[in-house]
Amino acid sequence: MSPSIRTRAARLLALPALLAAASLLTAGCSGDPLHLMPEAASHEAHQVDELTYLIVWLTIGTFVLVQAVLLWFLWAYRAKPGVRASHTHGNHAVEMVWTITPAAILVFLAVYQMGLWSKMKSTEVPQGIEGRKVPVQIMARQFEWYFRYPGADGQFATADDLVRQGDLVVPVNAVCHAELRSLDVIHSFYLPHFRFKQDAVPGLQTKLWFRPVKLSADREPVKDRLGRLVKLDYWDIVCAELCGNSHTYMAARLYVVSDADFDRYAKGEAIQVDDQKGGKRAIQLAKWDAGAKRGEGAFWTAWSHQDDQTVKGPPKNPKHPFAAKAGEEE
Ligand SMILES: [Cu+2]
Repeated sequence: MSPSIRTRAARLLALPALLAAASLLTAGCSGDPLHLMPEAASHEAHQVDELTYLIVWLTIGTFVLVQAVLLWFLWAYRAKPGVRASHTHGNHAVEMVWTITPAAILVFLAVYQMGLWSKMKSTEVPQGIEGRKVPVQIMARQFEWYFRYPGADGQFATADDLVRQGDLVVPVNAVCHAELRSLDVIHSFYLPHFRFKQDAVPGLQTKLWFRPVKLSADREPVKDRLGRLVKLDYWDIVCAELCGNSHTYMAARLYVVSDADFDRYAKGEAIQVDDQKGGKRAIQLAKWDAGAKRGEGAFWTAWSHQDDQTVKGPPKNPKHPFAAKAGEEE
């Protein structure tokens, strides 16, 4: 084989070899070997991690390759007595290779992740995703998360709706069919352990789904700000959109519990969770007070107003949801 054919063959094989090596490494090291991510608590989280690691290995491989070539050039073309430096004006073939290779990798990644993206971002639960159906409404408001369950009749915005602020409870292995809205500014519903994030945009009614596969009580210990290991019994819900001066505090807790515990909770009974001080606290849904003029009841009424075509434009003052209703006095 002549040297030019060998060089061409090496170039042709370099990209598939790099991709194959990265894929093998990704497949061989399932999970999170570099501890880059929080613990995974959904099926899709594991798939997102695999994709992330494919990119990580590609990046590390490229970095090592480029640095090795750089060092080799430094060594091969070091100053030598009696040898004059020569100018070069580039190499068209080499430039083509280092332009086309990253472009091809990017196109590969774009195509490779499409299935997972469309599955996770589908507004309807995709085919093949099985599990108990749990409908829930999620409302974002500076700087709190509110959750509503439909009650015994299975219908939202009826008198038997049950609501709670700050705690979302779902059964393990269930498919949560959620609708997300914002009452004021743009927020982002982020479940880091599920690798799931969705913007809550005022005026938009966003459907989403997620499927927890691990009880939150089985969460592995995490380090607190002082580096001490602490045991938490919930998955985090945080706002991932800079939504105002208390954005940092816009967090809630996702309790993934057994079917039996969820059945009791969904009926309005209290369930016990850790209070993070060594004791227990009871969490319980409250009946939605549909006639409330202030507070949580009124916020949910404002949610319903978003479906009301007689409401003109965005709320004038989101703290007073009734102000949005045309012609209605406070
Ligand atoms: Cu927010």
